[in-house]
Amino acid sequence: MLRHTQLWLSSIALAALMASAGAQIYTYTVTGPFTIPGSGTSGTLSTYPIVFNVSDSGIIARVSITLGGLSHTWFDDIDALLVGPSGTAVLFLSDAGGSNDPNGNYTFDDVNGTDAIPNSAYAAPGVYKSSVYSPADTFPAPAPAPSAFSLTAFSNEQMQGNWSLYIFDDAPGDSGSMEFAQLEIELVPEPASMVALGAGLAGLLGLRRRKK
Ligand SMILES: [Ca+2]
Ligand SMILES: [Ca+2]
Repeated sequence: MLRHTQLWLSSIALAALMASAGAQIYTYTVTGPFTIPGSGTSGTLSTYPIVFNVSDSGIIARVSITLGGLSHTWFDDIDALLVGPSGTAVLFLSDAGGSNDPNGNYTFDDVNGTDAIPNSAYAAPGVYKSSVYSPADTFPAPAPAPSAFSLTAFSNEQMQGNWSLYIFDDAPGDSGSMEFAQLEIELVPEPASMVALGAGLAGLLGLRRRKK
């Protein structure tokens, strides 16, 4: 009898956990068009940096960033750095894709991406892990120096504040464009679910005490 009750309470706790697994995801989009670089064939993006003003708050579980409608005659030229409100600066794209032409939406997500964009081979539009082949790359001011090379570096930080996306074309001879940039932030489970989970566990402990 008691075991049945415990099983029932465990189910409540599990249900709370499953509910919290229904992820809370926010997306922020800044629309261009932008040119890469702003002028000539080497230099910073026409908007430098692109800024996402995030007024929502929460603790970060996962960050992804999309370079939308990306087009360039030499993928390798494009370097990209994402800086969060706390100052964490992730170099997520540097000297990838070789001489190939990107053409479409490229999303960088170190949780959901399977592979990085190759160093030299063509990569179709899709979801990739951070793709960094020159970690020593630096960006013109006001960009800070990179502090990490994976978007997982943002995990457990607060999401609220300004996020800055710095895109830099670091080689002459080729150029391109981008239609939009999109920042996606998934939060850790919301507090209400954690309270429900805690209540379920407390109930289990209470039953165990009474059993003795
Ligand atoms: Ca570079
Ligand atoms: Ca160039």
